[in-house]
Amino acid sequence: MLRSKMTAKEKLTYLHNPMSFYSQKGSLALKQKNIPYTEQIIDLHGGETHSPGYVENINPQGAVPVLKIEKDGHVRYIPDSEEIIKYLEENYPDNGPKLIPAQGSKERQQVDEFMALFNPLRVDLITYGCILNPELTDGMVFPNLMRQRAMTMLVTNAERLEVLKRENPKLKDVYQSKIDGWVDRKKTMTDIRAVAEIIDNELAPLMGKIETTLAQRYEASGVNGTWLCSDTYTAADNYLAVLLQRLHFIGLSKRFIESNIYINRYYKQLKQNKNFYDVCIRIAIQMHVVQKLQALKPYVAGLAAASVVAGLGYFLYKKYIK
Ligand SMILES: N[C@@H](CCC(=O)N[C@@H](CS)C(=O)NCC(=O)O)C(=O)O
Repeated sequence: MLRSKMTAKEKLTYLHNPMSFYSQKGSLALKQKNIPYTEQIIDLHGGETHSPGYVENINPQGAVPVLKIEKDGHVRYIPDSEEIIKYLEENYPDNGPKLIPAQGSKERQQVDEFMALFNPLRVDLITYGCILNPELTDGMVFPNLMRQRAMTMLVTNAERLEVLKRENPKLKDVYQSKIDGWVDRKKTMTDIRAVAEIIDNELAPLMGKIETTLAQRYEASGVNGTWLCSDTYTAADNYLAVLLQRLHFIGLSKRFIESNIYINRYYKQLKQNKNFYDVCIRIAIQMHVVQKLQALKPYVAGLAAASVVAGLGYFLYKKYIK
């Protein structure tokens, strides 16, 4: 694979969390473009992105993902998945598919149009809203065990941020805005009607537009394997890939994937992609295993108790009866 001179000397480290939606966008873009990087996993539940060092030196938004670029003895950080994708596209033009098509092209116009619809989507509210209100879902993969954790996190996050705000007066404003953001989101996430409205009024029309676009593209080309805006994979596909997997994960697959012929076909096509598997599916499978193990817990405990009783019985039999 060709690499531009400019980027040959730089070292990329991707700070991310494999469960995070926006992190998955960046991971998938890096892998699809076949760009070499090392990864650093950030503990979201443990609040690593809120630590003063992270907020001050890495990302004032206190979030993942972040791309760390080391070049000629200098270090810089690019937060935000969209900015990261732009950077990769500008600095690694010869690697992999062109995620952002040439300015002025029909494909570029379509990618811009879809990204303008994708970016405002409140994926965190949809994700946590479904996790906290499973009545809205069908076939959730996210394990119950982790639902408890997600609920606790809603409380502990705000508490932890309050402590950080008190202990770091210099970063008071940053922490206050994060607290306000959490309080606000928590109000929506825990309100089943508000979550249902976001799904019905924001997500559903978007999925409808995706289905229509894919149908038109498929009917026009008549081939399997078409992408959303172009004959090649773009930033719009990168977003849609992660979104579809998220919908599957939170139990919205029946409503938005399986019931749509073209989206379903597109999703099946995605599942053939190794990078998609590595970034989005593997983690979902791991969660599925956790879910299954959790369901087996009472039997495992019963089996363990039965083994102890049987072992003891055998011991007593050998010792006193035989
Ligand atoms: N616009 C940002 C959003 C990043 C974001 O919200 N990341 C979440 C994880 S998916 C996060 O780090 N949340 C922790 C927090 O906000 O406290 C992007 O595209 O990267």
